[in-house]
Amino acid sequence: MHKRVLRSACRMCHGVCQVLVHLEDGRVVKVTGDPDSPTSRGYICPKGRASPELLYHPDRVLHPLRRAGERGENRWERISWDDALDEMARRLAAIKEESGPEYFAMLQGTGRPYTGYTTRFANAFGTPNFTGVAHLCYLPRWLVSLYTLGQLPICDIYGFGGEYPACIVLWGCDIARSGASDGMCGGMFQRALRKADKVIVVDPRRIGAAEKADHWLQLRPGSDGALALAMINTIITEGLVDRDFVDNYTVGYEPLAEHAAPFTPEWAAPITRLDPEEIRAAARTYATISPACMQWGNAVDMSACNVQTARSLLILRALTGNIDRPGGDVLWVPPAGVKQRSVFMNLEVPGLQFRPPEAASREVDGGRYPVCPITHPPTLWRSMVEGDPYRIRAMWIVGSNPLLTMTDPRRTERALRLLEYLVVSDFFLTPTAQLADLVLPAATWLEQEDVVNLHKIWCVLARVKVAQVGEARDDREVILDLAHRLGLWEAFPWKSWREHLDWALEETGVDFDGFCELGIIQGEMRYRKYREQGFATASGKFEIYSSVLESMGVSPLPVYREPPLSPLSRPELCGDYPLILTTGAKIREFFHSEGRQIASLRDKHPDPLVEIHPETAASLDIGEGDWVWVETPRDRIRMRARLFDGIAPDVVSAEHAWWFPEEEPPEYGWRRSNVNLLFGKMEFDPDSGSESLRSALCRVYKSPDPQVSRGKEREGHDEKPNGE
Ligand SMILES: Nc1nc2c(c(=O)[nH]1)N[C@H]1C(S)=C(S)[C@@H](COP(=O)(O)OP(=O)(O)OC[C@H]3O[C@@H](n4cnc5c(=O)[nH]c(N)nc54)[C@H](O)[C@@H]3O)O[C@H]1N2
Ligand SMILES: Nc1nc2c(c(=O)[nH]1)N[C@H]1C(S)=C(S)[C@@H](COP(=O)(O)OP(=O)(O)OC[C@H]3O[C@@H](n4cnc5c(=O)[nH]c(N)nc54)[C@H](O)[C@@H]3O)O[C@H]1N2
Ligand code: SF4
Ligand SMILES: [Mo]
Repeated sequence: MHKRVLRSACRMCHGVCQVLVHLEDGRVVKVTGDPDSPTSRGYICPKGRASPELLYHPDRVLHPLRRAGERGENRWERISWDDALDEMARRLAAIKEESGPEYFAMLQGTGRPYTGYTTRFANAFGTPNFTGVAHLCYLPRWLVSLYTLGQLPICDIYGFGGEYPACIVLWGCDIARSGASDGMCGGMFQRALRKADKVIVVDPRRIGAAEKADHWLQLRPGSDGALALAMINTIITEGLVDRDFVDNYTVGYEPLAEHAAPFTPEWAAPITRLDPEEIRAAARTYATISPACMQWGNAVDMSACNVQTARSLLILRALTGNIDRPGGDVLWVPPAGVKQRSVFMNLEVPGLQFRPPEAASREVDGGRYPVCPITHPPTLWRSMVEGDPYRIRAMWIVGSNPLLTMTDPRRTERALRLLEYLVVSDFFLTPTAQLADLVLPAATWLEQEDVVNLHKIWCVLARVKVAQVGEARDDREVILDLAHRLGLWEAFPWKSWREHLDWALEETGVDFDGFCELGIIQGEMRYRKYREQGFATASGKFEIYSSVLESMGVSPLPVYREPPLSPLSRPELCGDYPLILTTGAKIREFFHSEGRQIASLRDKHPDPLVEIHPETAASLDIGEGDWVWVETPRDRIRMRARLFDGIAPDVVSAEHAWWFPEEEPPEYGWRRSNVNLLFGKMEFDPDSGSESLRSALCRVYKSPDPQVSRGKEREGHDEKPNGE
């Protein structure tokens, strides 16, 4: 038997870990952590370990498939890649010619290897209708960071500057459990948590890190913005501000001090349900123990106050002088010479924030949300159903499962069914892919080569191709081929993906093969760069007061907005819907809607769960593991109860993105436990268009076991009459 071990970079999530791929006679048998990796030091999570199961999964789509029956009938005809891409080029060119490029929309999921190429394609084709999940994940935080200090600050947990964070704030982020987020490795983060003197956790759920934390602020879901303002207020009124940093490197401190005066801990207490002294104590710890860093997460994003809350959290870092200091919140220095494909580092990458104003006016949302980096998805789906201001004719979904991951999925389904032409690139026939006219099989990370750089911008990692199953292709090769068929050579001058990789590395002195020998190229970290070069903002300073946001009609100083469906904003609903619902705390074993067909992962986490306090459960006659309905004014779904005393008695937390690949196509049970059915017709964040998925109102009650009553449940589980 011929055994080989190759070093590569995992991509079962956003990808941060270097791993060892074990091959026997050319077959991948195992993936393990790489103990020599500077980014992950041997860490690997269950998803990473399950990579070979994904690669060789019998349900994978291995050839392009063209719809053979009615839409959604699950009848397919195998066609060649040439036929598939010729057809696609012909259909898209015709739509562009007849109606204009904006009648074609592109949708991508969360950041993935193809990120950058998808936006480039949409721009080159000329459509402003590029959409995805970016309005409620990461991008608003990243955009306000650009406006405020020129770059997204990251926790300095690697100790390049000889110091580790002495105080760590985990704000709505459970990275140690998920395995990784925002380009940070959960394993490395756990080491940093162990080294830190003080840990502050801001989370309505008692996550692992909260158990040993010095301060666990169990706030009411959705009230983060109020807590952040009260911490700003405390730090200012108690004179804990880092004067050197604030006086020399920021603008707008005086207006902030005046603006924040009313936002006392006493003001925040009834909003957040925290004791004012608890807020003061945490603010003091944060402001006096240095260096301190703040790992913020998704909870900041999915709110109708996300831009403003993110601004407050950036300002807290500046007031305490933690920006770009060793062990603080730093601005990474990328490796010299590597042409960064990631829009997060290279603003030359076309797409996203470079929507020219004339493009915005052709977008279906008319550019209504100034800090929304994409065409606002709920507005897009609405326009696709209503044909207003015009009806999109074709869509290409690359690596997303919007029926599970986006709100109001019944409308999404209608919108997709109304399309003339839908192409989906995926590994599997998902509920979304089942609605396509053409399904393109995507290569998994084990079948790709890459200079990995999405978030991890202090280094780039080598990913080597170790396998090829069926005719699956790297999405970027597909985009290149299609772009060339459409004559878009200017935007895509590379003949192949490999040629792109050699080009990206050309100034480093190694080609892709040489890079794979190295495995990693690191940047040379420097700190307090603002002292010589200032910040990359309009004023050259850290903008506590943001005139850029002001010019966009966004509040230049942070404010608090109550979630649209909460006990404070809609008290009249609390009788019928007495519980506060938060959704989507990430599941260790799965990446969003993925992995439900991977046996080793599903065995560990077989069912969709909703966490509920034992006392509340008892009062509703609900026991551990019972099936329950979770119901909002919008709709209801079924999940299994997990009793958890680390959550307030009137708060429940439901998992997201559940479907059941083992059930019948084309639906695979996507309507049973899909938490996004519970959301729709909400007020959006006026700045970014984000949605309040971390705070809504619901009720929970017992349901029959869907395994027993499946047939009946299908019929009985129609849209609620008040649903639309
Ligand atoms: N209610 C609620 N909803 C949420 C969230 C929440 O917390 N609460 N979280 C949100 C967040 S943070 C995000 S980022 C989104 C995620 O939203 P999505 O990105 O839509 O989620 P995924 O389930 O990961 O869907 C990805 C699909 O792409 C396929 N895929 C994976 N990798 C590749 C690839 O390289 N190429 C191709 N072509 N296909 C690939 C997978 O098989 C899967 O079917 O969901 C959001 N939805
Ligand atoms: N295993 C796994 N890892 C992943 C992913 C995955 O699906 N699975 N997804 C990836 C993606 S795309 C993302 S964006 C990241 C997200 O990763 P994180 O940023 O860690 O986000 P979540 O896990 O969604 O939520 C983090 C915490 O927010 C808490 N929370 C809920 N409501 C509130 C609230 O109102 N306020 C506060 N302060 N906290 C609240 C939850 O209890 C949870 O502990 O993870 C990435 N990593
Ligand atoms: S955390 Fe992400 S990159 Fe690391 S092993 Fe898990 S899936 Fe792979
Ligand atoms: Mo995300």
